[in-house]
Amino acid sequence: MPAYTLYYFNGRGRAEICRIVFAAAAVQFLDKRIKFSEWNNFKAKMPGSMLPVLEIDGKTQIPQSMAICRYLAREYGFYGKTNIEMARIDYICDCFYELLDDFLRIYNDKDPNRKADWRQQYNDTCRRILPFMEKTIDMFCNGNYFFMGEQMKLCDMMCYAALENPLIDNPNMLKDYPKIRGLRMRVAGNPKISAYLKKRIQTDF
Ligand SMILES: N[C@@H](CCC(=O)N[C@@H](CS)C(=O)NCC(=O)O)C(=O)O
Repeated sequence: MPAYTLYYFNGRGRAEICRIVFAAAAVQFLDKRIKFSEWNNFKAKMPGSMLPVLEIDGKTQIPQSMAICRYLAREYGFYGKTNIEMARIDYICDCFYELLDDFLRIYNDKDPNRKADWRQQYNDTCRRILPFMEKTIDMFCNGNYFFMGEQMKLCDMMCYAALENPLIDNPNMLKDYPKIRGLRMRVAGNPKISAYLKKRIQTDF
């Protein structure tokens, strides 16, 4: 088993999907949380000068949250078997990534005018993506299990992780989306994920 270090800040943010895949796979990793005060010194050592970054065996560094979680999903059996299955998992993940990305822009921008513009963009993204995802769950097994059928895949974990911060901002955001709510409950009910969620570090974002 390779030695994994996941570098991110002390938050769920863009790294939580990777932590959840590690938990679902029961794979140990070093969860290195960089303080904002340390970031300037760290930045130049990180490929792309951003976090998260996954380091494998102290030498290979992979930036970009989605590249990291796809790599882990391929390693530990949470990706598709065929090209078309992988494409479906990818587009579902990308939809939730878009939503989280728009949400984090509101969260990170200190300028109140720009914050309002980001909020507008985020609301538009929610109106576009959430009904689409609610319908997409019906693709297999009438939407009674996971996006790709009976097995939990990366896209299901992404649906859980990407909506965590938005749901703190607006706990009612899924009121018209019962299938997304049900799917998230099934992800959280996975025994390995549920154990992780109980013991994980509690943070603001
Ligand atoms: N597309 C990238 C975005 C990474 C990103 O925006 N990371 C932020 C934290 S969430 C960061 O490193 N900010 C520090 C900086 O820009 O100096 C990903 O998904 O990994």
